[in-house]
Amino acid sequence: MNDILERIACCIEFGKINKLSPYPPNMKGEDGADELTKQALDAGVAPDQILNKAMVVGMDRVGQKFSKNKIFVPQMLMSAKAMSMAMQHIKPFFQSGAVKRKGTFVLGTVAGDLHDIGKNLVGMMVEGAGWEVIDLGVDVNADKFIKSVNEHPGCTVGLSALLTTTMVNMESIVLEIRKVAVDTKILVGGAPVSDDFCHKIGADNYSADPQGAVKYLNSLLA
Ligand code: B1M
Repeated sequence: MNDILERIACCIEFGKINKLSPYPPNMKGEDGADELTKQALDAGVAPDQILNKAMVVGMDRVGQKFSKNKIFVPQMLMSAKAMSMAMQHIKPFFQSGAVKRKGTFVLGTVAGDLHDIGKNLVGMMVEGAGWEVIDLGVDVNADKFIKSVNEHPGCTVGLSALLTTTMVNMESIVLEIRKVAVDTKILVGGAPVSDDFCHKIGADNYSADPQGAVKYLNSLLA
């Protein structure tokens, strides 16, 4: 069993989506995250084992390499695709309650801002780390965040911004969320955002990259 879990972790780490995928070249023709996850389920491996001992492990390696500049956005996107492929097989078990998630993360790019590549990477990494991710998309205003916070009591919120002109919208969104759910933890990120800015607007945490977001979320469980 450990062998197939390690092979799934490697597919995610190196971005091997399925057998037909030509990437990475040294794994050409081999089964990918798609086939191996299905084989593991067919062989009776529990879906939470696949999530925690393969997918989380693979995504963790990806996050660590990205933080150390050992891989870059294109490789990370391939890993995210492999992770999504494996996730498709696991998702029905979340819905049936057979696999428990760590919590819910409501994520969006703030009002006025259409950049979503970084936000999507954060969403993928957090999902790969075992959290349910509610992705509200781009150009998300306070009302939309609040609606989702009300629908997911106890959730953590993630705000992304890529423009100096839109990061300022984070402040009013944080204020509005606090009005309806004072204890909601709010994480902010995006290229122009900083630790200082995070504290200035009353958010709880700033992270520079997806790995930092995962670390922060997991720290909330301790
Ligand atoms: Co735009 N854009 N853009 N753009 N764009 C930037 C951001 C810019 C720096 C380019 C430049 O001038 N050098 C500049 C912003 C200047 C500023 O405000 N300081 C800029 C501008 C000005 C604009 C427009 C205004 C241009 C125009 O129309 N005149 C316009 C605005 C549109 C709008 O949003 N209303 C615009 C439009 C666009 C496109 C639509 C063409 C496209 C976006 C496509 C898309 O996202 N689907 C685009 C792109 C691609 C870029 C650049 C080139 C790349 C951004 C990106 O995806 N980076 C960017 C220049 C650059 O960064 N080199 C630029 C890769 C991504 C993985 O990194 O998003 O930083 P990033 O995410 C990182 C971290 O920040 C972090 O994790 C990610 C992985 O490490 N992170 C979080 C992100 N969110 C997080 C949330 C977290 C935690 C971590 O917790 C919740």
